[in-house]
Amino acid sequence: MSMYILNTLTILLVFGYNTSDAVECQDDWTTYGTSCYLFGHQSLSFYSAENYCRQHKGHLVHINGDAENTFIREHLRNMKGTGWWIGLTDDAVENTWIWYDTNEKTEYTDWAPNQPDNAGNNEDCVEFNMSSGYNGHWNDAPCHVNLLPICEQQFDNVDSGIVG
Ligand SMILES: [Ca+2]
Ligand SMILES: [Ca+2]
Ligand SMILES: [Ca+2]
Repeated sequence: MSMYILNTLTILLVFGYNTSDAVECQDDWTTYGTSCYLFGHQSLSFYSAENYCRQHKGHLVHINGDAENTFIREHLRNMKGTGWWIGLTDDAVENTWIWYDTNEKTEYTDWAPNQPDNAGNNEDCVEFNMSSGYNGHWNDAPCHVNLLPICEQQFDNVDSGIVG
């Protein structure tokens, strides 16, 4: 076996192992499982927030299950903002909740009590709300209000439970 092949194998072993262990995220992004998260500092409408995430090569967060939802809640407890956009909307069909990145109906939800209520017949976008009234659960809100974006670069479905 030539030295070149041996070196290549060594590199694959060392770096291949590391990348399968955890995702390495860019500066300012937070790692969780096989995704990277960016917690924005500027309040934007839902659609502007999604554009902001796309400019950073991501989407508004797609929460795949309880583990990811808990990670986000714990992270937000240490942040200043109260309302944070996640990538869920019923703007196409009322009360049919679709993830913006995959266009799939959500299986997992974490609604605050009495939500979603489509208040004023005008609430089609979902926020993660850390105020005492919502206590870190989801609320449908008007898409035009300015809230903070949570962006995700997803490399695999952390909580999907679908293997192979
Ligand atoms: Ca996710
Ligand atoms: Ca609605
Ligand atoms: Ca609501």
